[in-house]
Amino acid sequence: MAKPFYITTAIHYVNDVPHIGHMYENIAADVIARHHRRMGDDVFFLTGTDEHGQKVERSAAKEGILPIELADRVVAEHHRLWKTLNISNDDFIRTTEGRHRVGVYELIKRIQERIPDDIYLGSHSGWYCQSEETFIPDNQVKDKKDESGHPVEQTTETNYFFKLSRYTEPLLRHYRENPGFVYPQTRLNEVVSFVEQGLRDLSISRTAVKWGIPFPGNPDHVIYVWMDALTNYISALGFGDGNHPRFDHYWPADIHLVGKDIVRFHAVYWPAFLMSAGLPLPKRVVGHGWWLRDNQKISKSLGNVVRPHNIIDEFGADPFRYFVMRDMVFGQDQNYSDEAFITRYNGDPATGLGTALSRSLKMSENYFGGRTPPTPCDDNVLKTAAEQVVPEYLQAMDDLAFHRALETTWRLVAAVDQYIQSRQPFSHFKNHGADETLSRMIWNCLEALRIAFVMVSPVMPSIAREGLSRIGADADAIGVDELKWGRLSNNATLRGGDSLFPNIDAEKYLEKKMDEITPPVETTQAAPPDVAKISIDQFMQTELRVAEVRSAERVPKSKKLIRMMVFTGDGERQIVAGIGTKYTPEELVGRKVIIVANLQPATLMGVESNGMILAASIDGEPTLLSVDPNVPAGTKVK
Ligand code: ME8
Repeated sequence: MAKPFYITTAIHYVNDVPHIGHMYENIAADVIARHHRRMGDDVFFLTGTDEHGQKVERSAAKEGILPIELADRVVAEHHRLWKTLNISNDDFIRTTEGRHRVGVYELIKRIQERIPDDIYLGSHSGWYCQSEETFIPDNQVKDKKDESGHPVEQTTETNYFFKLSRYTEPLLRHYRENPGFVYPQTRLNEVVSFVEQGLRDLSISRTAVKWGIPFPGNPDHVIYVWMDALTNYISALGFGDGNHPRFDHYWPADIHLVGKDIVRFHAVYWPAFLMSAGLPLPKRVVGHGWWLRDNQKISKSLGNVVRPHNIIDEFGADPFRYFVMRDMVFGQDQNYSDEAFITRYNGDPATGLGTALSRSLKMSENYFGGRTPPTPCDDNVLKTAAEQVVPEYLQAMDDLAFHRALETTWRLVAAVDQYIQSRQPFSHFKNHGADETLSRMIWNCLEALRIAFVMVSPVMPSIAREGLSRIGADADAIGVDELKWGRLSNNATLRGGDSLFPNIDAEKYLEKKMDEITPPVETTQAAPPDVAKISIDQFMQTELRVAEVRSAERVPKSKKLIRMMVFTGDGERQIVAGIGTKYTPEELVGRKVIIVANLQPATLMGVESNGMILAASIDGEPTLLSVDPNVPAGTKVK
């Protein structure tokens, strides 16, 4: 019988629509799920949304709507995005669902029945972080901020507590006996040293928050959002439903995949709750790294959110999936920019797969009438190359080293390229015609490519399907057995088509998008025209200033972009503007311009721009707004 494999992502807060961090997490979980499916495992892949708590309550209040209305709207965005990104989750849990509440109550009931004093009513004073919705130990508070820089305040509350202190030793023992419980090792070390300091009891109810699950037997309290949220992993399996075959089958989870910031909740609180309730612990908590922007974590609270919808809409889900899996070394942090995406996409051997495919298809068309050649071959350098890379690749997938798995795949693609160069099928055809040697040669190329497509299928499922069907293979044949040499049929019909990885014109794309490299996604419905006007307060948020261009030069390899140092009264800053088709750098120096001074920095063709120069656009051609030369640099414009 197939082995059950249960993988979950964190459930994402619905106070905002998903950003690249959430996308990455779901893509990584999807790659793992697809890999295990093709290994023959019985996979259950869960994702969902965390809908209770103060953050959601406040975001909804700000908009003047009910929390559930906000949640419904954001959840719709989740569903749309996961579909676009081809996320193959088997279920989607919302913490506002009845089945979830049943699971939470069952967990609390089991704790209360098994170890009655594990939950008690008590009062507690300490540093409370509203952003994280948790009390922060004194030694982690500096200048009224927690370790992540969120503000904390002294708070006293009478709450239900969970006797977490009782689990210090059992948890340490569990980490010792199961060193793979937290992955990677650095995250385990952090968890162990946190627990070694001794655990304090955890407040598990709130009275200040109304938007939550009422505490059983005391509806003045709602259940602490983390206790509520963590239980999703079992409530989605029907835990608490009396008869729960799914829970019996899939629990304990094989992997909880979460960002490194919330490993502690999953590796300390969650196993302690489960121990107390007498339930098995998950097998592994895996912490991935953060997507950063200018070396800072991307997050709503920092206001530097990246949602690369442009990239996905324009180039498709698979290239984006490929990029995030290839660019980030699993477990480590990585900076995001649209430019990094394009550079990697254009420069990467991924495109080599497309090129090798079109060359091999062309040869099959020219020499073998658009069919796979008639003679297979069981002894050749490509077979040897495939047999070398496949075990390394499988190991890398098991190690969650996706970037290495992809690199390994490109070694096989490079081998195809070298093979064509050294065997010269073109001259062979000229000299000998479509003989058996040529048949073997081309078949070998197609067979190696078939294996390469199977290898990339968890990361680029649509491109893999397309590639396989073009070479006459079954698009669904992506099981692990398909990584063996010799499966491609002879005389199967081939199919041509557009390039699998069309080259991106980086300059054109980045310049077109220069003002909106990562635009936010609006989930609110478009306002009717008469209320689409902005208030004077909104306008005043834009800081317009007069600036003087002190120096200017063209950005290398760009026709449009000019890099300028402009003086703003109290200092100089660098601005990049797409005005190079109209102005020369020389005529800009000394000129006064109007700039938007409080824009977040953006990187254009590798050069940072700190602001934007105002220009009128006539059929896309920019004309700078002129300023009376007597107005000093730095003067505010309104
Ligand atoms: O933490 N890079 O929800 P969330 C990579 N509801 N991953 C990131 C990231 C970034 N810049 N920002 C966030 C919560 N994430 C809770 C989880 S689970 C029982 C409850 C990751 O919406 C983050 O680490 O803030 C987490 O794993 C996930 O996105 C959801 O974050």
